[in-house]
Amino acid sequence: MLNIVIFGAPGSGKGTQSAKLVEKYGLKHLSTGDILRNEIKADTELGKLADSYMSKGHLVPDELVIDILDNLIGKHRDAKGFIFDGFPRTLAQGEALGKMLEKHGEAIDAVLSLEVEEEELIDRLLKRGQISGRADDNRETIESRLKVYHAQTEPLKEFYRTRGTLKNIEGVGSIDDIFGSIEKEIDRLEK
Ligand code: B4P
Repeated sequence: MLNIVIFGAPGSGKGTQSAKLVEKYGLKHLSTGDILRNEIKADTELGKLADSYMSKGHLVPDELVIDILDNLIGKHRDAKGFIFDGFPRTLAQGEALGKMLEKHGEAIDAVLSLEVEEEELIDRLLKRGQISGRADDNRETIESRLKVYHAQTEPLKEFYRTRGTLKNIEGVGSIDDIFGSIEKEIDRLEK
């Protein structure tokens, strides 16, 4: 199995590069952002709760997301591997992911961190906001998401660096060039 975390600030290209990873390597894509947005669309209880956090640019509570992921990993045990997109986002989620995979004799093989400077992130998200209609792609919420990223998510880089799985990827450039750098890292793992 190949288990990859695609990591980065909001707007760093996680969703974009995940789609290419799925296409090339046939891994199961688990995007907590997509899962939560689907719950909001379906107007479920979980969706209503998630919306109250996401629309402000805050993180949904750890126990909710951890529970969702734990169930999905169990359900897709026949997968060739997983792409974790937007998860983990806190140290607690990082610890939990390690334990969830360990239950199945698995571990994280690589954490691909897409490196993009702040100005470019804001620019991309404002652009997406003009077409996506996503409730969290407006200036105020983007600023809050970036603050939350620095405070709660960025410490995971050190967490994975000490475990030897962190790989920094230049996240500015054409989508195909960035994917080329990702392919190189994955091919190295498969050798
Ligand atoms: P996510 O859905 O994960 O949203 P995101 O951080 O904005 O990343 P996304 O994948 O959408 O954007 P991408 O960089 O691909 O999370 C949304 C919210 O859900 C969070 O704020 C939080 O509230 C909640 N949530 C999710 N997971 C959670 C968890 N684990 N715990 C708690 N809460 C959680 O793309 C951005 C834009 O850039 C696109 O328009 C794209 O076209 C463009 N782009 C991509 N690559 C580019 C490139 N190379 N050049 C130019 N533009 C590019």
